[in-house]
Amino acid sequence: MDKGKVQKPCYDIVEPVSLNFCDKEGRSLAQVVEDKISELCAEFEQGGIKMKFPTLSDTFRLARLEPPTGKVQMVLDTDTYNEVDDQFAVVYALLSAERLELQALYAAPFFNNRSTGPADGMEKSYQEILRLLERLDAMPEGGPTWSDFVFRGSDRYLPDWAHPVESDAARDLIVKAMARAEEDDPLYVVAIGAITNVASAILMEPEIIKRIVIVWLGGNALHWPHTKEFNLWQDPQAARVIFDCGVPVVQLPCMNVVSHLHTTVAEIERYVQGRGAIGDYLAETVKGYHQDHFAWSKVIWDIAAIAYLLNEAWTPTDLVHSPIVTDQGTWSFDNGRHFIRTVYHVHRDLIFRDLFTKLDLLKPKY
Ligand SMILES: [Ca+2]
Repeated sequence: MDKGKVQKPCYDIVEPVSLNFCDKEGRSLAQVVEDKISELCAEFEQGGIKMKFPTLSDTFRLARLEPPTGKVQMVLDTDTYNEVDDQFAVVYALLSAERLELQALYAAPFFNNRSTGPADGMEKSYQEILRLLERLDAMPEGGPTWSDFVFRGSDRYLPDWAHPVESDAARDLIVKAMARAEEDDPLYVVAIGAITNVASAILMEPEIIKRIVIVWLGGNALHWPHTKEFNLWQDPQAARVIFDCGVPVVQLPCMNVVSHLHTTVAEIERYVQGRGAIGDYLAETVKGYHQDHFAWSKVIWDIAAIAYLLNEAWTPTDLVHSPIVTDQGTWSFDNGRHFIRTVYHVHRDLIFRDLFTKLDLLKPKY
């Protein structure tokens, strides 16, 4: 893959400039010029196809990559039926209304032994979302209907770097993102499956990258020998769009980071089962995933993305240069690339403690 080609424009400085110059945002002259160059030029090429994206200044992107404060406006993109953890993430987001304003749920494609292909996986995820909402009784009276809240996503993966897969989910994401001004707080696009829907929305309307922050659980830790992780490797082209186009990204790596989020059937029976219809459903889902429960544990990966938004101290992070996804399914690095934020650890006990506390509020009171 080629790196973005940057053509530096010429500047005419008309006004004499003081050596102590600083603009209204407190930037030095050198920083202003660097940011201006960055704003003006961004062209990327893959496989002979050139794409242009609005380029964000480093200053703007780094500000967007600060963990959110206050209420978080978000959408959640989920391959809900692919195993048993997305269900927990959807429920966790909906039970965290003190902090998270969940505006939409998008069904993502997946293909494993629980589907016959990405279209079937997406449809099964859509139906699973509805089952969760029914058991949570999640729609407020007079609130949006489920058809305004749950959207079908892509029925296939990206064919290449330039052609999106159009879907109701991608269209809704564009509408919600473009309804915001660039200076507004961003819309957090939390993705816990293959990133096809989100990449498609960016390819359909590149301007959204000024208005969103992507929080994606995908790929492995940056030191891991490969990154053929389920979410990333189903649609590597979509992953390249996310890591290459300059959109602010918070990455939650799977192996060696989020993989620490284990629970057991004993814990599920004690703290999840009996917590309303949804608690029983989650418990039944985990137990049904594996026959032999003796000394068995299950990773509930996807709640990590919700935990980051609830309390960034539970998921400590580093700023790193955006990694390159190679054709061999490995990470490659170039210190000239823009920054992303990556999670390097999860405080497992604090996250499960918060989730179980919220589920406990659903326990019948008699
Ligand atoms: Ca998932």
